[in-house]
Amino acid sequence: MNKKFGFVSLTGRTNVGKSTLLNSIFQKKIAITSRKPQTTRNRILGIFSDAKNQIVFLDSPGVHTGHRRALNKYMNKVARTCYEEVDLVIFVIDRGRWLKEEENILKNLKELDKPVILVVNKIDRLKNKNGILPILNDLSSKHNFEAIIPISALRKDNLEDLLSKVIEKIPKGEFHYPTIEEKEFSQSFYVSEIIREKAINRLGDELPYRINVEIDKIQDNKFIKHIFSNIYVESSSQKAILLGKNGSMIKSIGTSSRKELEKELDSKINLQLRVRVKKNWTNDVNLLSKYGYR
Ligand SMILES: Nc1nc2c(ncn2[C@@H]2O[C@H](COP(=O)(O)OP(=O)(O)OP(=O)(O)O)[C@@H](O)[C@H]2O)c(=O)[nH]1
Ligand SMILES: [Mg+2]
Repeated sequence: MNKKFGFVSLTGRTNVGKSTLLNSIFQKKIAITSRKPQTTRNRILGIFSDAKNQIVFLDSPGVHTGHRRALNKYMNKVARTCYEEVDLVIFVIDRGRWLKEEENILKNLKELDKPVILVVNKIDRLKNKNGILPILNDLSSKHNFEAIIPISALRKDNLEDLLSKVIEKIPKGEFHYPTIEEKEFSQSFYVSEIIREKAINRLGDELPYRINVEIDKIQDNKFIKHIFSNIYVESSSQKAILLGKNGSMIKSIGTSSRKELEKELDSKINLQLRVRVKKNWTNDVNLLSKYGYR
């Protein structure tokens, strides 16, 4: 038995590029990304297989502090359980930025005694390319990392190095998933995430954290998929923003979601979006659970 199998988490502060890295490894969109923090809310599995190795990557919500809502607590908890469960942690940071969140994550990883590969992402944004050396030097004193690998997830720079290091570090074992499988979540979850991404990209700074997308039903006809979806917000003023002037905002969210879904699901799509108000849903444990944040 020469096969290797491992669970590997993508761990790090919010907005450092974990989901972008997941997508770049798979060369397709598995998780949604955005330039705003707190984009990923659930654990997302990408399953990488070649002839000898199978790696299950767990993308997780970014660790963030200073937010007290039940949804934030849920997200931070998912982030923690993701790295507790795995064989190897890929700890992603944004260049040399080492803040309180990084300090806390490393402390937890040390307590758990997990093997950690430190990934220094977004190196394409370094103005001075020689500037990477002192950063790497400084980081190497923080912990006995398995490796410290500078990458650009966005430009797919140095991902081969990362992948070969991951393969080196995962244990021997039989595959847990069929090799054709690449992700483990339902179609309706994927559809809701694409719609949420389009909404995040179009909304200001606050509203992205207050919306939830729920898929009511998906009807498959021979030539077209009918998707019925609700977007929840917390107040009627938020609803007005989401609808936009003469419905222009929701229309734009709908059109770009439909286009991407037609491409990804390879089907004609009829997408119906309704905006509804559910007061305080981000802080209501029962509603969170109903929406799948359990
Ligand atoms: N320039 C540059 N930008 C990047 C790189 N990787 C990610 N980004 C950008 O950083 C932003 C955040 O990326 P995400 O992948 O959503 O970050 P995340 O860590 O998954 O964030 P959360 O889900 O909130 O925890 C997006 O605007 C990405 O395009 C990179 O290598 N270079
Ligand atoms: Mg993410």
